[in-house]
Amino acid sequence: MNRFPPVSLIGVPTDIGAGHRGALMGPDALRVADIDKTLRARGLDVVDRGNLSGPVNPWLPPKDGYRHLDGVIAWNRATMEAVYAELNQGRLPIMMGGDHCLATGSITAVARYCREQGRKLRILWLDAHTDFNTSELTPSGNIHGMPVACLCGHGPQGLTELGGSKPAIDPSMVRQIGIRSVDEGEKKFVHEAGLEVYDMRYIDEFGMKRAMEEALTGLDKNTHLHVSFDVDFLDPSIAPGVGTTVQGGPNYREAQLCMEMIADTGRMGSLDVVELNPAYDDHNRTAEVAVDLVESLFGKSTLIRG
Ligand code: HAR
Ligand code: MN
Ligand code: MN
Ligand code: MN
Repeated sequence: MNRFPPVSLIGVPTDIGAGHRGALMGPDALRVADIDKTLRARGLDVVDRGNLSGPVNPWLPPKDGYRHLDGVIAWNRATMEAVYAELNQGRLPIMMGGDHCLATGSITAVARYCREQGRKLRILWLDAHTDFNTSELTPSGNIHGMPVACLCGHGPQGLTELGGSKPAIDPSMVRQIGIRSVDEGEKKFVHEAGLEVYDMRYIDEFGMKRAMEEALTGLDKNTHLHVSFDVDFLDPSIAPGVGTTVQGGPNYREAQLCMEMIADTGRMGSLDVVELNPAYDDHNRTAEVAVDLVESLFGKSTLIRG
């Protein structure tokens, strides 16, 4: 028997927070790559809830530092409600994005659930970017560059107070891994907020093993681990299918070790898989890599030692 709760797949097909179009096809690309069958083959109970719906991407320029703020709020509200409902049924939601703005909704739901259940929360943010921009700091107005800031209470009320009160989380709950592209003002703000960041320089110098040991320090039986996996975390040589590739990311084996070490904790209670953009992919290769790494998150191991 596997040790994971039943899993619910939730498709959130939108690119309304992104600067490139196409991430709205992400959920179906993950389905084409057999995400459901792959997890069932590991003995998991998997239900695909289908796709959430929301406004069409109007593809407008930013207004007051935000692109498509109303649409982003609508999609995040739907995401928050769906994720919260699954957690309350004792299920492990996998939010299939869609762009990374959606993590505001999914993590707001997870944080509320943890508060109500008296559980601690640890968030692993696997990404090339810190996603800690505000309307003043952002170079683009794209809200997928802002979810961590919104969750920590910095941003428009419609996103910071999605769950009723703000902030949804404290920066001390977050560990960011794989970071290698941060805007100048954003960098300063990340330091001020005290976010714990394992950037690529750290991973080069000390290795993925040490980064993950540190990032996972202090988990206990009462900790809910949320993994927010932005596919641009991965080096573009193995994951070309994202809108915002950044050279110099984890290679396949480093990423697999990262996922295996998360699985070893036995604490993962929710997962986002975001920013997969089939319009930039090569024969769904990136979706297949993502599904393969999700399999590692659910216990597929390369370990043969006893
Ligand atoms: N930092 C840049 C901006 O805010 C790029 C953000 C890109 N974000 C993602 N998600 N792809 O991590 O515009
Ligand atoms: Mn396959
Ligand atoms: Mn991101
Ligand atoms: Mn990113």
